[in-house]
Amino acid sequence: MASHAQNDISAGFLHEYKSFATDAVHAGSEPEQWNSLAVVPPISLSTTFKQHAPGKHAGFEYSRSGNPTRNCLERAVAALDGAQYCLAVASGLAATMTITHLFKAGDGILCMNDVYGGTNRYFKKIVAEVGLDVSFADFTKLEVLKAALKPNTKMVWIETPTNPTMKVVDIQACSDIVHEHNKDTVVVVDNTFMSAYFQRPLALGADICMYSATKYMNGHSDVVMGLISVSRDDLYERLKFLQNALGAVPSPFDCYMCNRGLKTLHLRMKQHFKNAMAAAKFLEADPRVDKVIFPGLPSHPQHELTKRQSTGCPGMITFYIKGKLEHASTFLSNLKLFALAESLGGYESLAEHPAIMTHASVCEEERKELGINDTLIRLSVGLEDEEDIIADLDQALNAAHPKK
Ligand code: P1T
Repeated sequence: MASHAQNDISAGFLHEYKSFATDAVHAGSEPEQWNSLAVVPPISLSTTFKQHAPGKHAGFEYSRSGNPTRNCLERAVAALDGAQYCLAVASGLAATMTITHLFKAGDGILCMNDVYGGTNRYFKKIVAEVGLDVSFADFTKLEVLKAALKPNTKMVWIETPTNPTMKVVDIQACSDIVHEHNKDTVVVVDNTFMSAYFQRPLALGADICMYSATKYMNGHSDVVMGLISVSRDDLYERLKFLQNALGAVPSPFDCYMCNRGLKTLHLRMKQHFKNAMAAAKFLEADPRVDKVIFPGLPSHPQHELTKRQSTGCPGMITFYIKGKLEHASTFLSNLKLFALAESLGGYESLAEHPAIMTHASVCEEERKELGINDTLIRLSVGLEDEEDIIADLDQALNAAHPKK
């Protein structure tokens, strides 16, 4: 694919997917689908739909199995992911649960070792408890992935970049290895950090792309939701059955909100990238910071891979502040523009302490192994003015490390 001009921060990354902005604005929202020709999809609150005769209906029966507002959102996301289908569910974890229900006791699930704390907790404390064979490995080393695949491995779960240590996994290489091992093994990519704008896992060989839409896809920190995109008919049929049979569906209002958020996804992500790049460069040059992990910086170990498989980077930065827990704590408590809060991907800047907050459910030994320690800080850089973002980081660093 063509690359951008050299002075652009997107230089060297994949080119933006064709017609992305047009699809973000229009896909799934055609006025002709409504008798009223409404340009903005109505919020369809009805839980049930009249049938002409038993079994003869206009495509909707009961709102858990299908809802017109949800349908608009699902069609929009499918277009943005370059997928045939999308299914919306009640949260990111509901998406993980729905996908995992494709499998049964005895089946093997192999998961990237660094993932969102709730995903780790779900696989370890719930899925393993009901008899699935759950294991973890570091997929940034392809030989480790190869060695970890077992005859019973039915699903491989990739998160990239990982939450919170921002490791980048080669989706195409992993998918090839897994499918060579067994063509029926399902490769899932949690695409939450990248959003559909920066990464298309299905085009890189994955079978399923999922999101916590609570983050960038909705983008306004006011909806909890999950999304599952897929192109294989057999997987779609099973997942569609599970969406209805498990019942973890989102409300029509939330579907409306998320669809509204998608309209500006491309604009938001470009600005997140720009602001995060500026913040990452500032932090990297600062003597009060030990190390910055941002895939957009050449210092990131998988920077070249990131450019090969993505169109850019989101607002997620992880860094180690110099000192101890008290320095991290002072920094976080003194931020003014950034809110000290869990979650990510909204228009507002957030900061958090993964070891105490989002990844507290990961056991201490594992956290240590992954580098989730007391000085690790995670930022979700928002859409405020770049100078104000940097000024806030600077003053909070000053509070943690007062000038002598
Ligand atoms: O919160 P929920 O919508 O259920 O999504 C879970 C989830 C799944 N995958 C990734 C990569 C995530 O980051 C999350 C949720 N993460 C946070 C709440 C957080 O602060 O990291």
